[in-house]
Amino acid sequence: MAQWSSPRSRDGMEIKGKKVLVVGLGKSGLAAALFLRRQGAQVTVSDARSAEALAKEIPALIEEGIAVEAGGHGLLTFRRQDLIVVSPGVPVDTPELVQVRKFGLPIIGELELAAHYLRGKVLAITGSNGKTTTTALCGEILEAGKLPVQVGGNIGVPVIALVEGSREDGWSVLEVSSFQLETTCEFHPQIAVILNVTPDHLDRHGTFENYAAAKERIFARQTGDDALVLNADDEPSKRAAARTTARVYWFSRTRVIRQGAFIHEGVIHFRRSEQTSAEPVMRVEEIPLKGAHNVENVLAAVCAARLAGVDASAIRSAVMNFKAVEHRLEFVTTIDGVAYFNDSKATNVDASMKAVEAFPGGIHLILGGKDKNSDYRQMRALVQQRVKAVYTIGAAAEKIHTHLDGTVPIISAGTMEAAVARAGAAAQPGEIVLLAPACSSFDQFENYEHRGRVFKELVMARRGLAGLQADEETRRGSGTMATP
Ligand code: UMA
Repeated sequence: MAQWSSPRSRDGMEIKGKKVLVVGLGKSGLAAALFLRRQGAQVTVSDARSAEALAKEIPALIEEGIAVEAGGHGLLTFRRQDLIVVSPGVPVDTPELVQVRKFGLPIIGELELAAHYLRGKVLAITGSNGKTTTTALCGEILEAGKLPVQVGGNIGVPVIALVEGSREDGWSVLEVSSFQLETTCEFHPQIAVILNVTPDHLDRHGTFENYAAAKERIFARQTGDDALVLNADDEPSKRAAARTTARVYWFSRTRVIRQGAFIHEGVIHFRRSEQTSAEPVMRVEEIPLKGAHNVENVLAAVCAARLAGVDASAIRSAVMNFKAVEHRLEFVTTIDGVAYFNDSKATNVDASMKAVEAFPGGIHLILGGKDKNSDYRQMRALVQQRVKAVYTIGAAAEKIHTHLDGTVPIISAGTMEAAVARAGAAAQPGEIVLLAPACSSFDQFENYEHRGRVFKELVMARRGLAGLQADEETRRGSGTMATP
């Protein structure tokens, strides 16, 4: 895998007067361009989207003195720069980037840029699944522990936008993705967490090995003064332990740990070292989130938060008050005894399986979207055990149908609207309609949040309809009222 180099390593970069190109004008690109401009750089932004699609952004950028290249990337624009900053969604093998790298032009990601300016300590969390929940949870725990804290990264707030509010005595809790880590060089968290590594984004990284290597960049700059928190129940995470110089702490749902967080007789414990005794933190049954994967997320957060200096009682109260993150196994409503759950953030096979595992059975599962070169056959046994029917949507529908053929009835719904209607009509009281699509959303939606919102709106519209039908039946005096 390519090694990335930054132009200068400490206390910010020499940016003033430099020509800097920002590639991609989404959340990260916009925040990076404005930041660089404020540092006195000559900034250009290049985006594949047309000028019409960027009609809102372009005038605001021009007013700030930022040049914009819309409708594609021009090699000449790339070659004229002193530094290139790429957005996470822009692949590093984009032809223009490959070309200019040959001339030795520094290319970094938005996370790496931010790493040069962020003050205070960093707690960074990566993993294939659970990182948004764990990041949000760590943020709330540190706050409960009265530590100055801000939260950002892949969770939705670009890291560069946190620079201004960062302080020497504070913490930045960051969700970091493989896309962001891939282009880091100096990024150096004091506490790093790898929750798990299961196949994802293979369309971008090519192989599982490349993907895992990108994740492992989270500890590339760590030293013996730093802590790396790893999942003792996850083989790829375990392998990372042999490749770090940081102090390794483990968390496990299944075994007692000598240094880290674990469960003993239904109680979560933390042990700082083999020489110290284990301290109880909270009972597993006090965790308000569904699913075994969320117990792992809490264990990782307990370990990281204790290492950051938060005491056990503050951790316990923050976990007990924590509400599920939107689109993460989020309960929507119950209609006629059928419960609807939105797990739109389940954008890969492993996340979708974890969502299914959170329920004992009776699941009407909505699957599909944009395929990421995934193998849905891994789901066959679990689908047979717990799922009553699968409703497919989007571009991956046919592949999913082929991979799950012969397990349970597979209904080609096509759209989210049809999937909600058909699953809702088929589900019996006590059963579940679950959106955990195992794919990304970009074929039919703007992003996974948009997909989750559409699902919830359709469910709530259905609830309104069920209420109206029940009112009608009551008016006719025909039996019991349906409870929405
Ligand atoms: N673009 C180009 N050229 C390309 C590809 C894209 O110009 O070759 C342009 C697009 O036209 C668009 C812009 O780049 O205008 C989009 O940039 P982006 O995809 O980096 O999106 P941002 O809005 O900057 O959001 C990014 C993260 N997106 C991705 O990693 C794909 C967001 O994570 C993150 O919340 C945000 O930065 C703030 O840090 C989203 C995500 O899907 C949630 N992440 C993946 C995941 O969780 O699985 C990794």
